[in-house]
Amino acid sequence: MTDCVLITGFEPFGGDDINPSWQVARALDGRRIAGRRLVARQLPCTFAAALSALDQALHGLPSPPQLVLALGLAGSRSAVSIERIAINVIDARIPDNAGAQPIDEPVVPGGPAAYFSRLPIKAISAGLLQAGLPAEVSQTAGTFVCNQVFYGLMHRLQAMPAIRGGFIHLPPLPEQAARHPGSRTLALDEQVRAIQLALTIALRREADLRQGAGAID
Ligand code: PCA
Repeated sequence: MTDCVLITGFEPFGGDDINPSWQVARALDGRRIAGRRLVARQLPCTFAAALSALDQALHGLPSPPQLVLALGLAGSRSAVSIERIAINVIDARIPDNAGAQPIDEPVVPGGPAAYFSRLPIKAISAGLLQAGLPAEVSQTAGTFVCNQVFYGLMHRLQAMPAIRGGFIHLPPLPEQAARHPGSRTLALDEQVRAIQLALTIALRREADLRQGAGAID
């Protein structure tokens, strides 16, 4: 396999019976973007098994991926959230799919406090907005399994400087509206379009845009 891109999505969790992150990853599996083949893998939503599944996905490909994009659902977000930073803490508000609910534990004992995304987060956010898609740069990926996978991914990539990686949280799908009142939903084909565009931008440019996306609150 020549240059490929690994996309991960999660199984449903927290009482939902679907997870857009896996629906989007699955829809993109086997497609090509900028000459790279996309390979999708599903991760379990458990603290105990998510990172070993990520390892299997990373090392199970015929050749190392050029880029890894991990996706997850953020039920409280109304836009595609391009995550800036992964932090070395797990603080679970709800139990994971195995019933585990760790409080204030490190993802990697002794690891650095945080890692930054290696993707051009502002260019991706701006590109999505230009294409009429709701998007934002997010300053936190939370403290649940998504942040664990994001941190674990970037920790692993420290030893693989040629591989770029990052995380994007997706808003709920329209069929999840009742479970996530207060969030704007985004149809699956729009979510797929957003991630396809995010990957196109990430594969075409290394340097980020220099434009403000900070928040004071
Ligand atoms: N979202 C959760 C974990 C799995 C998912 O899709 C999170 O934001 O941590």
